[in-house]
Amino acid sequence: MTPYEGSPMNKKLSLLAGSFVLAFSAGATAQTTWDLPSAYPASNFHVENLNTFIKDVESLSGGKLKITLHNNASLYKAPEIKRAVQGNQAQIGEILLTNYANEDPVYALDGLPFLATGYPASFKLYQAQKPYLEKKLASQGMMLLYAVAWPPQGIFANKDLKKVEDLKGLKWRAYSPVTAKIAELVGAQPVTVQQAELAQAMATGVIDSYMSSASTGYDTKTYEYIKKWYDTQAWLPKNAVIVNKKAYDALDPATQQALKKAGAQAEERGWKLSEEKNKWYQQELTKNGLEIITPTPELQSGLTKVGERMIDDWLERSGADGKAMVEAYRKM
Ligand code: PCA
Repeated sequence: MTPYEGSPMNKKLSLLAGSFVLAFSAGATAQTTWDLPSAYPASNFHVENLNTFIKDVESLSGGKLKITLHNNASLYKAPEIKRAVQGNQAQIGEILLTNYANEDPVYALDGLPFLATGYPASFKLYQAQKPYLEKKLASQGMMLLYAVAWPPQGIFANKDLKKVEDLKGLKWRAYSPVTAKIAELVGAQPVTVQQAELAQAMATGVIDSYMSSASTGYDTKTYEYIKKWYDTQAWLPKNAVIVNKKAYDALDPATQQALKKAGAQAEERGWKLSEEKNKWYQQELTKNGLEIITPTPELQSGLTKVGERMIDDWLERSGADGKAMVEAYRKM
């Protein structure tokens, strides 16, 4: 026995040191790290929003949940992200809902042309879609944390487009089954290319046109290849952040609450950011020599007809749930 070992003061100190070690190691084992794949680059507003969300999760959970972002399709390609979350290879992920349109009609709804145009209508459509989306994701072992709309979709092309017939023969980039279907209906040639490969597809001449937002035009420097954007405001597709249910259930209740709270904040912030930045993206496109064009009434009505046909097809495919969603939306 050394002289000081038994002294009361020393006992107190060693107890204190012990409780520090305990507290520290309990904290360390309780910390969870999740991977979050996203298909979009750092300049994108969805990714900007994700970065804030991740910081919020960390602070609201008192450091218990750390999320690592893998953006620009660096961990998984866009169409693979959902399955990665379903299999818990990634515990949380950002998906473009309409990418999965062939899997279930609920994923196609917000990708249909001219069903909901503009932010208020799109937000209503989201409210009508949400319970069905949650149900579908739950049946696949996942949860919807939040969803945010992309800015309105228009047509990037070099060609003069005065009527829908002018789209014939274009080499049309599609990002989803729905955008491929539009090409088919207007006589363009669809090539599916995700955003991460879009600049390359334009540079090599694989495609010469596509429908998307000013945001994607900016992210991919489309103005270097294509000089016009027809502001058709055709639809506002959404990105959703989804979570693996088992990974969620493994969190303690306070951390689950922190995640949900940060998700709700991200949803609110994201919709505002989308609308605000849409104006900025358009200014940037113009500054870089891309002309923003209001479509002729002929072009717009031709596209609207294509949209009506696609909505009818969708209603046929989606049965009672589809009808209920569209009716709920139209009543809002
Ligand atoms: N940008 C994404 C999807 C919708 C959008 O505005 C893209 O073009 O891939």
